[in-house]
Order: sequence, then structure tokens, then C-alpha cells
Amino acid sequence: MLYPILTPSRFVSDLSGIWDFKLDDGTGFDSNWAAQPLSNPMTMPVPASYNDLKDGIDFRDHYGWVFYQRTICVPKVVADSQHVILRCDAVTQAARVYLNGELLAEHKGGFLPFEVNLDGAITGGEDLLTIAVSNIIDYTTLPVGGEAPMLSSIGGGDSAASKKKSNNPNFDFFNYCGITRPVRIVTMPKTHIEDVTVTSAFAGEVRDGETAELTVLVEANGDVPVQVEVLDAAGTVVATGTAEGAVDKALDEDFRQYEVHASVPDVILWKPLDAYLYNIRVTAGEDVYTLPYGVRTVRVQGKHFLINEQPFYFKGYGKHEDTFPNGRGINLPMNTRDISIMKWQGANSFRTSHYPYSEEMMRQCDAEGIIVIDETTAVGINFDFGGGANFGGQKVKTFDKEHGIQTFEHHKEVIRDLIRRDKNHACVVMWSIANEPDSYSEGAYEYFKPLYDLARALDPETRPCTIASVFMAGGPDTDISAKLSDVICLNRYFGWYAGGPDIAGSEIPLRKELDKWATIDKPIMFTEFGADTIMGLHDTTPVMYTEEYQLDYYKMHTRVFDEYPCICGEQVWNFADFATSQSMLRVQGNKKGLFTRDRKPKLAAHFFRERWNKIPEFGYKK
Ligand code: BDP
Repeated sequence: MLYPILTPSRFVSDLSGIWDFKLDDGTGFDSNWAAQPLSNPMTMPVPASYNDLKDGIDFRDHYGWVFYQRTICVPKVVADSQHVILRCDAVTQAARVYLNGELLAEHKGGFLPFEVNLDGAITGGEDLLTIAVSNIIDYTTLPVGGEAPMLSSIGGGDSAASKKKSNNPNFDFFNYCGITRPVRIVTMPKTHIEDVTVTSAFAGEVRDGETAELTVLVEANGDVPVQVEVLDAAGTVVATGTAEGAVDKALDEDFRQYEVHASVPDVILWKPLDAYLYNIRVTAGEDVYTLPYGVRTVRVQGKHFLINEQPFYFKGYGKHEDTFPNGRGINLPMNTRDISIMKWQGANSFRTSHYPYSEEMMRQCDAEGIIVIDETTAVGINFDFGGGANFGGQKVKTFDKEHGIQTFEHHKEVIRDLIRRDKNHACVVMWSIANEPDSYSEGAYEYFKPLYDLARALDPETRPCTIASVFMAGGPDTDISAKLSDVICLNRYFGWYAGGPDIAGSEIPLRKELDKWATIDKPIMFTEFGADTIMGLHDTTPVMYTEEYQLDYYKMHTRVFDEYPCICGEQVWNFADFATSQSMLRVQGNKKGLFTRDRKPKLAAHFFRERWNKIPEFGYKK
């Protein structure tokens, strides 16, 4: 799916601003709120998560639907001559889109874009746009949750509050919801480019100065002449190509697919922290679309993760899109700061734990040379965490046919939509199919094998695939990662959840497990390891939660990593402190950040700054 941009043939109108807003009181759909202006609405910014923007727990933890509304106008002359869509970048967790009271589209899943066809629905006057948004998570949604009566876990008995429905996330981040990323009206010619897919190949060696052979697949909804120009960073056309009619590989019968070849001489490769982007300008009939594109290769060989055929070492973090008061709402200034902090620290990568991040962040990572492991929304596929996904007292197995997880079909959709959105990004080097799923129980292989197959079949670059494997998965004998993942990604908490506060003692099981993984011929990396640390808590004897404890914890781990040639990277948990549901283990959120939520460094941040600035991007492990 194409990111919405202005081009000589496309116009974009950003609907960011203050919208009318109302929490559903249970009558929103029956009384058809979408058909008329909301009565007594609140004001609400779009894009943002709504949860932290108004006071009161009932607002923050509202369960169910909310309604956003505003008017839109598209001049009749435009609506008559152009194809008009509404482009929603992310509505969390589910959306129903209405124009003048008529339901035009529904979408499930809160972190990927969708388009609504407005052709024929625009009146040319003022049209009432309503987006109803649900925050409900259950066994069919990704992320996974359950419904819970409040207070049930602390003996609320039959008090009124205990009967109140609430979300019970099976994951450790606050269930921020709303219209969290931009909504735009986009116009384009009626016969237009629907999608562009670029891949590159090398006849000779993969290095600067060689010729890169680009293949550009263009999907359009009609028979049109298709041309491609490749522009270098200075805007000079360095290669061109023309399609010889549609090829017979259309994805959908209404669409044609065109294949264009262009040879880029004296190529400049896209490299980690040293990005170089070409612009691929596609012209299909009257429509023009320009895509930034970095030429680089990625593959796994033995215990190495190769970028441009050189062994890369991941230095970085698991992150969240989490700031105050935006919640998970897009925060462009903070994304910019985060990348600056990563570079200050000598980091080169992060994982989009635990959902796809904004397209703006992905484009910025392309431009800044930050390496990204791109994760789906599949978090919580593990009933060993309980988190509301288990029935009262009764133990249910994750893949139990009747009562277990029912996410498989949606999981496929998410993989398809994620790859369709992010396939052209140079920054994306690996797909993470899920975070900490139950990868060690009966049914896990049958659930995951088709999903890996799907990702590999859909990705034109066939990037490596992985899951971030949970502690309980044990070693290669029990964890299906060993069979399915191209890189073994370990989330491990030796010295925190397991073995804390005995850091020295925790080194023993850490090494034991690594010894087992080292026997298989695959690269291994840590995608999570960390310790909760309250900024400003200090002690001469490093006790848990102090900054000294976090420092010692990381010193022990990194010393061990340096002794294992098979380890190809370290991504700490977490870049910064972040909001979670309330619980006895969380002090106003998860405090495992190297930085506070407002991005002030803890002691360990300086340790990693020293360490990572000494570790080269390539060739650290021989
Ligand atoms: C892991 C999860 C991550 C949590 C982290 C923690 O992948 O989402 O936030 O543990 O407990 O299990 O801090």
C-alpha cells in the first residue's frame, strides 16, 4: 500500500486537528450517532490516543466504542474527475467509518493503514465524517486480551465496580486507543498506480560502484503506459525503464501488473548509519508516484546476519510508541529525538515491539540509516501469562481448538498488510512474526509454520523471519524457533524475573542456555533483556530497582555475549520507560528503560554509550 504523498497527479488533504468526540454510552449505534452532529461532544485532537487527554479513570479505562466526528469537503469538480479515498494510517483497535450516516468501511487491527473509497459518496457540500473506534481486545484480536470484571483479582466480590467490564490485556503496555495516526483525503487519477514493489540484484559483487539491476513491479487499475525513472540523491536521473505492456501476474482481476527493469550504474549502497536513498519515479498514464529506495542486500549465512554481504552486529533496543500525553499517538518530534539519542549512544537498530510503527518513523529510519526489525501486532499469543485470556481458574492451553487462541486468520491478514506496507523499506531487515508466543506447546508448530511460509512467500526480498522467543520456551529442543526462525531472537530475564537479585548466580543458567543454542547453525541475538530501574534510586550495594543494579545486570550480560561468537546482536529492553496497565509489578508503568519516559539517561545509558561506540557495525564477531 502506497504512503500518501503529494505528486504532480495526487493531492493530499490532512485532516489533523480538533475533532468532536464522545464515549459511547451504549446507545451510539442504536441511536445512529453517525447520522447527525454529536450532541454535547468533547474536543479531541487527531491524531492521538485519547486516554491521557482528559481526566478520570472512567475516561482513561473506558471499555468499548468512542465516536470521532468532523465535516469534510471535496470540491465537486474534483470528486467528479478523480478517484478519492480516505486514508487512515492507524485506528486502534477497530474502526467503522461513516459518511453522512452511511457505513462505508470497517477495519480490524489498530496499527496498519486502510483506505476507504469515497467515490460516489462525496456530495460536493459539507459531508459528515464519523469514525467509531473500539478498544476491545479479545482472543480473536492482535494484540490479545480478555474481558474482565474490574476488581475480580483483588476480591471485589459483588460490589458494583466488580461488574464493570474492562479490557484485560495479555501484554505489558497500556492499551492506548483512538485515531492514533493521520487521516487524510487523497485524490488521484481514476486510472492510477495502486502499488509499487522494488527489488534489486547484482550481477557482480555487492559493493559501491557496481551496477544494481532494479526490478520495479507496478500495479495499476487499467491499461496504461508505465515508465520508471531512478533519481539519485541530487535529483539526477541515473536510470530509466519502460514496461512492455502488462504482465500476466495481476494480484486481482481489476488490476494489471507491469514489470520494469532499470540498471543503476555506479550504485551507492544504503548502509546502516550511512543511508543513501534513490527516488524511484513511476509514471503510469496520468498518475505519478515517487518512492524513496535504498539499495542493499540482507541474508543469513551460518551464524552471521549479512547486510551487503558483511556480518552485521545489532546494537539497540526494543521500543514502544509511547509518550505523554500522546499515548501511542504519533509524535514526530519525539521520533526525531529518539533517533538522535540512538546515534548519541552508538546504537544502530531497534525492533518495533510490539506492533508496526508509523510510516513516518519507517521513512525516517530509511533516511537516517537505522536498522529495523519489523514486528506484527501478535503479542499475547501465550495463555501462560493469563492476562485475562484464561477463564476463571480453569487452565486453558494456548492452542486449544475450542477455548484457545482464535487469531490465526487475523494473524495472516496482519502479516499480509504489514509486508504490503513495509516491503520497500531499506531499514527493514527482518520480520518478527510474533512476540513471546507460546512457541513450546502442542499446536505451536502447526500455528506458526504457515505464518512463516506466508511471510516468506509475500516478501519480494524474502528477508529473514523470526519470533521473539519467551523465557519459558527453553532451548532448541522445545522451542519451535529452532526449526522456523532464521535468527534465534531471545527475550531473557536472567537476573530479573529469573534469579534476581543474584546477578552473579544468574550468569550460570544464562550460559547454560546459550551453550544449547550455540549448537545450532543459526545466528542468535537478544531482543530483550533488562531490569526495572527507578531513575534517581541509588545505593552503594546494588539492590533491585536502583540504577546501580541495572548497570551491573547489563555488565554481566554483555560480558557473556562477548564470549559467544554466535551472538549477532543485543537489543535491550527497553529504550525508554513506558506506560502499562496498573499492577503490583508496575510503578506508574514499566521502568526498564535506559531512558526515562521523557528521555533522560539512567546510569546504564552511559555504559552502553561507551560500549556501543566502540563496537563497529560490521565484523564485530568473526
Ligand atoms: C517481556 C515482554 C515485554 C515486557 C517485558 C517486561 O515481551 O512486552 O514489557 O517482558 O516484563 O515478557 O518488562
